[in-house]
Order: sequence, then structure tokens, then C-alpha cells
Amino acid sequence: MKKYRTIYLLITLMFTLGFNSCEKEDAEIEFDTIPVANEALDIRPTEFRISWQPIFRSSGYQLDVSLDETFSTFVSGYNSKSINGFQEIITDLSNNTRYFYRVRGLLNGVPTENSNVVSVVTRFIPDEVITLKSSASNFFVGVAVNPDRIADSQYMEVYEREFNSVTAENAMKMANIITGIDAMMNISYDWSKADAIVDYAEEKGMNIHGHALIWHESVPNALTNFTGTDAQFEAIVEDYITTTVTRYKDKVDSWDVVNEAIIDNSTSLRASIFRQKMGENYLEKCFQFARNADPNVKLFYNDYNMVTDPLKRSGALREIDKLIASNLLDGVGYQMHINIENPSEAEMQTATNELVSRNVLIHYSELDVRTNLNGQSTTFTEQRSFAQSDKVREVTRVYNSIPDANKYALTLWGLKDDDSWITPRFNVLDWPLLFDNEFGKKEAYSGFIEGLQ
Ligand code: 9MR
Repeated sequence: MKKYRTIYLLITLMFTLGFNSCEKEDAEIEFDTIPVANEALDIRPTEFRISWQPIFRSSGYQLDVSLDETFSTFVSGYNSKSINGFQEIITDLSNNTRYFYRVRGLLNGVPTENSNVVSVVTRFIPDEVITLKSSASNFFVGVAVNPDRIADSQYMEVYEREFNSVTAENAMKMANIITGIDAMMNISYDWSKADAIVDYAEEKGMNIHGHALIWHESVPNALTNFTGTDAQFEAIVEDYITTTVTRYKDKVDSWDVVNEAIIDNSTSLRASIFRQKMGENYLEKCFQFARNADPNVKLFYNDYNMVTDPLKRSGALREIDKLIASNLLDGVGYQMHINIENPSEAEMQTATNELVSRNVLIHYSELDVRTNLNGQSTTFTEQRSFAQSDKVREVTRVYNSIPDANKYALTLWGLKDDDSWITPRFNVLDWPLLFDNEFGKKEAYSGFIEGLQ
């Protein structure tokens, strides 16, 4: 008797559960008369996959994909496109672009209301394990640092994760090292800041690019006010270059020996104090002093606007050719203080080919990409973020086209946006680097890696 009662109870239970679950499913299907669009998947630079939750008794779907949220600019072929399944891969799209999609079901041939609208950005999404330095084969990825930041654990973490080369943004400049020159022409130095950076990079096994031995914008007062003869001036410069290069022998791997010697929109040498007191061939002299002090360290000429200013470039190349002929130059730095509009990829390629044909090492130094070109913007808009990423991708793509033997390094002029010299110098808000103020990777970070794929 007891046995029958148990079986009866079990059967009752099964029926109850079964009917309940059927009732529940029916209720859900009845309720879902509009499809629900899912988030996009498999996002790539030119495609993504979208899907939606099917609705009951639908004979098909109609899909809209648009460039705007109000669905007025459709992606070609995606204005009420008929689809039989529950998903679609949209291809041939533009990189770094925001799209919107929605879907309708067809019940007895009549479209339902639109689903929710989902937005998606086509972009390159680097694998989590990839970093800037790991994406670069056969060249260094560098960052401009200062003594405070190399002592800050948040900066250090990113420096060590992403970079394998450093440049002192300011600490190794002449005016920041020389503290005085006495009556006997003895130079006094403060090495503390430069040493801190060199020690840090040495400890972390990073490449060190020395910046910069001779630069007209970093002349110590003691030298500006120097009243001795030109020969004495030159002797001081030789002493300084010899002492500095010797101090960092086997530690600093390369030096910008002379920085920014050519006048903008011209082929002429600047009338800097070095040009005035040491003569027209002062570059050769300075490179020779450096070569004598350390025959192994790589010697660079470094300048800005070398891509966008062909006159200036030809003036610089004239000096570079003389240095090459004297066997004094190993490499050239193209400072990459650029913006989202200029230079074009083709211009970068042309200017870079000039160096490849001379078979020198090529440093894209001082990379930052300004975005606030009219100075009016108070926020870093999505559009600018994408444009910046596109420009950075062009930079790394051109750099990657250089033969391996001529690659040296690509150096960012700072880590995060609020480190940048741009805002203080031009008194305009900007967001020129690869990391935001919270150390977050920006779109431009992805662009950098994408250009190296
Ligand atoms: O970024 C540097 C900024 O912090 C300094 O105030 C400035 C003057 O020393 O130099 C900036 O770096 C320059 C670099 O040394 C040479 N090329 C141009 C850079 C931007 O001015």
C-alpha cells in the first residue's frame, strides 16, 4: 500500500513540474514578441558578429546597421536586410568606427517592432598578454622619464611592463647637469638626476638613449655668459662632452649628440652659441669629441619636423651626410611631435626612405600626437581618440617597414596624457600620449600595436 502511495506521489510531482515548466515557456515565448539584440562579438578592425534572441513563430528577421543612432546612414546592404538565422557577420567596415544595429522579427510576413539598439566600435583589440615592447621585434620601445616618475611605483609598473628603453626627458640636458664654470675653466656638475635615471634603467636591463649633449635651448648660464675666447669655449664643450660620455660609458647606449641644429623652413644652421663660437663645422667637432670618449656608443642627430618640412630635412641631411662621410654618425632621430592630421603616412614613408637609403639607424624619437588642433576642445572625444589611434598606427606601420638593420627605437615622449609637455608649453588642453591620466590604455595604445602586426 505504502509502495503505491509513493508511486502516486511521484507521478503527481512529475506532472506538476512538467506542466509548470511548459506553462512557463509558453509565457516567455508569448512575451518575447520583439527580438533582443545581443552585444557584438568577434570585434575586429573591419568586422564584427552580431546575434539576437529569436522570437516565437518568426519567419525571418530584418537587420539594420547604421553609422548613427537614429538610423539615417545605413551600412551598404543593411537597410532592412532579410536574414533567416539569428546572427550575421558584418564585414568590410571601417576601422575605429562606431556602428549601431537593431533587428525586427517577421510574424506572418509583418515586421515586429525594433529590438533594442546596440552600438559597437570596430577596432583592433590586442591580446591581453601583448605589450608595446613585445609587439616590437628588432627595435626598442622607449619612453621619456624623469627622476620623480622612476621612483613612483605606479609609473614603474607600466614602464617595466611596456618599455625596454628610456630617454631622460630633461635630466641629461646640458643646462641641467652643468652647475658652473670657474675662473680656471673647471666645470662643476650635478649628476644626481641623470644618475638616478641611468641607475634605474641599468637595474631593469633597459636600453638608455642619452638626450641631449648639445642643444641650443639647454645652455647653462655659465656658458651663455662665458667671456673667454672661442677656443676656450670649444675646450669647455669638449671637456663637457668627454666627461659626460665617459661617465656613462657602457651604460648609455646612444646619444643625441646635437639636437635641432637647423632653422625651420630653411636649410640653414641655427646661429646658436655653438655655431657662433665653434664655427660652421661644430657638429663634426661635437660628434668627434663624443666618438673619442666612447668609440662604441651610438651617435645620433635628432630634430623635429623632419617629415613635414622638406627644406629643413634637406638641410639636416646635408649635415648628416657630412657626418656619415667622416664616419661619425650612427643614427638619426626624427622627433615625432605630430598631430592627428599630419604628417600623412606617405610623407612619413618618404622622409624615412631618406634615412634607409643612407643606411643609418633610425629613431622615431619623442612621439606624441596632438588632437586638439583648434584649441577649443575641453574633452577628449571618441572621434579624436580614434583619429589619434589611426595616426599612431600609421607611425608604427611605417616604422615597421624599415629594414631590421636600420631599426633602432620608437620612443614615446611621456607615459600618460598629463605628463606631456604640450599643455604647459602651448597653454592648451591635449591628450597626446598612449595612456590616460589613470594609467589606462587608450585607443592609441591599440593603434601602436596594430601597426606592428
Ligand atoms: O619635454 C621637455 C619639457 O619638459 C622641457 O620643459 C623642454 C625644455 O627643456 O624640453 C622638452 O623636450 C624637448 C626635447 O628635449 C627636444 N625636442 C623638443 C621637446 C619638446 O620641447
